[in-house]
Amino acid sequence: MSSARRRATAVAAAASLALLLPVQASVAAPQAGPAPAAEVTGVYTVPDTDSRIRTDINASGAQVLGAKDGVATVEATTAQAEELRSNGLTLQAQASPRDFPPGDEAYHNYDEMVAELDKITADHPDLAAKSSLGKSFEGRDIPLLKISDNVAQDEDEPEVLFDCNQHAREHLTTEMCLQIANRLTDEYADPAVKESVDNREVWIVPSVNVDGSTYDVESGEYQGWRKNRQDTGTDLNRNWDYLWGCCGGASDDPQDETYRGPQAFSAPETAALAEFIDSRVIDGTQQIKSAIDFHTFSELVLWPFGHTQDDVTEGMTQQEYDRFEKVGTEMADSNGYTPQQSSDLYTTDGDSLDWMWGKHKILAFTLEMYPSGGGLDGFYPPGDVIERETARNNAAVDIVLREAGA
Ligand code: 0X9
Ligand code: CA
Ligand code: CA
Ligand code: ZN
Repeated sequence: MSSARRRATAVAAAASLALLLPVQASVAAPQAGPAPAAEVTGVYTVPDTDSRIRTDINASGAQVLGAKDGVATVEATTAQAEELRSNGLTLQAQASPRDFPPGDEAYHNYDEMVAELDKITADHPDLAAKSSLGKSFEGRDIPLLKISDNVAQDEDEPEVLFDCNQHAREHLTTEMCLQIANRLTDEYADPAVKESVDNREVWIVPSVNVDGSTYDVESGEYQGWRKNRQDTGTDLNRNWDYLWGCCGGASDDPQDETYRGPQAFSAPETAALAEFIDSRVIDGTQQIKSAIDFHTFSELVLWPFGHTQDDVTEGMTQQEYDRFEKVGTEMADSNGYTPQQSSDLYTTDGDSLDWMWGKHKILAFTLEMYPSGGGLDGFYPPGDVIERETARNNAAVDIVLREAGA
């Protein structure tokens, strides 16, 4: 069945449920928290079916996704599942309906990402600590990991930020942040890693856009979603408060993919990350000295500014620009990406890089990861590229760790 038809059927089923349950169904406000129980969809295994039974299952409003040796895989709401059971069928809930599809299981969905962070802190309690930046629009915690020796203390060491997945569908970036966390802890015995971990305080945000990335995968079919999940969605990388909306590098149309939001930091996700970065100003000095904001795709190393084609402008001297170009080119030499000023790609306003540099003088880069080109499929490379394409950036990550002390 086409995905369009499957969606249409789901909508029709939801509508008939709404007729059955008018009171509950009227609670449709865009609020935080899980969806109402009537709309929870699960995937079930149903043994001993034949084509007649499977036809009946479809007629009930549930959907047969496939069948093998009489065992059907069925997508159903909680209410539909109950109805099928009352008609004598055996339904066994499948473990993880909100997961990546076959071939992409290696990617971490939200729950798996949280579990991975918990595992890292449990395995390395002296080196890693987890906290939260705050809540997303839908009420999920946005996890923050700190890595350093004496991790519980705020030591006087240059701080470095790695953030990933501002854009929902750029799932490879979440893997990048998790790989950084795993490498800096698992490989602590390596003298070069120990040197970095002992002399830096590293902050990692594996997924800024926790709602959007969940939405992108939870139906079992990729949605190609970019923005957060606030109303029609805000492009988080157009929502930052440095010359927000200044220069035609973002949209004021809520329907557009680069919608900047009604005002700067209207998105709880950008507001939470910005508030954290602001909080690292201690006695008037920003502790975070360098950063990478990971995106996909195009294999680029980008530096500020995005809002202007000029190299030198208010907030950027020639000397500062030259440093960005030098370090950015060194990173690109290490991973084979193409180095350029971010506005050479296209003009943006309200992106995180402009704010990090413009407001805080953080040496901040955007890395656009694998692949080098493609269409919508470029956001969904198979799980077996994760290891290679994250390790490819080890040297670039190390350069940014080094530069924090320069
Ligand atoms: O458009 C973006 O936000 C980034 N590219 S993506 O394909 N991942 O959406 C690039 C942001 C870097 N800034 C500029 N190009 N000005
Ligand atoms: Ca330390
Ligand atoms: Ca510190
Ligand atoms: Zn992006």
